[in-house]
Amino acid sequence: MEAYSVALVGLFPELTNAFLDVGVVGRAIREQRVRCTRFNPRDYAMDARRTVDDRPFGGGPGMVMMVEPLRAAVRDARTAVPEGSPVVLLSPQGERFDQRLADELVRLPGLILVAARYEGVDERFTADHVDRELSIGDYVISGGELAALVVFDAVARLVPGVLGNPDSTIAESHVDGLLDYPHYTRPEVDGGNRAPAVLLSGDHGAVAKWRRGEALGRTWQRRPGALLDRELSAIDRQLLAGYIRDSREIDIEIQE
Ligand code: 9WO
Repeated sequence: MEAYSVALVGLFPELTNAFLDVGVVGRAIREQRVRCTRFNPRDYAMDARRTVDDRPFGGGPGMVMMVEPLRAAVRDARTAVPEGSPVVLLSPQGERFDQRLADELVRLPGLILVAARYEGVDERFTADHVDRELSIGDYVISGGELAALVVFDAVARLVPGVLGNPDSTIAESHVDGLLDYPHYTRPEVDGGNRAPAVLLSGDHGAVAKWRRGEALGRTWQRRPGALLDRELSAIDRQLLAGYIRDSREIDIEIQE
């Protein structure tokens, strides 16, 4: 299979090194299921001092990333990804990135992810060369590299073969719009707290039902609204009702 190719454009490529070496993503790269090529706008600067930023027109604090080094870096990045790979700028002004978007991006031939620094990029670069702006959330961070890695990670995990066992994708948070169920490991009792007996019962059917009930229940509790726009099966409704009933009983026990 042809690797899923991502080009990262940004001023601090070394920031991404440790991350791309480890875990699921590291293995995916070593096994050549995913490729990540880095392009530094500084290598495309026009002057001897390798300038990539300049003072903002209109005044104000900080510096703005100039169009030309970014344009040249993106032009070169296109050679590292298949035709039809969009240029994605990570930006607080972007559309919110979520699992649904990760599913959408992994179906594309590849991606060019552009990370900003300073006060951001000259708007004409965005207008002329960026297909899509994505935000990972409403908070200020110092640059786009961490956001680019978040998107890269979420997408790389969805590339066929990256997660050896497809079951582990299905089990995880958000994949079918539900939160994850809680996890337990040894010891059976920690500080007086016992792991749920069903998980030690050896009854795989009962375990699966319990986990489904927890996923539904936690979504109901922690993401009010997330269940509103979905049709629950009869079994799911029964499991959720059981969860809600149990949580009310526990509530009453605490009050007594
Ligand atoms: C600065 C600022 C000042 C006042 C009010 C809101 C503000 N937001 C920012 C800001 O986010 N500045 C950016 C920080 C400028 C470009 C470099 N930075 C950045 C953040 N690049 N990419 C992100 C980012 C954040 C979240 N999701 C994707 C990308």
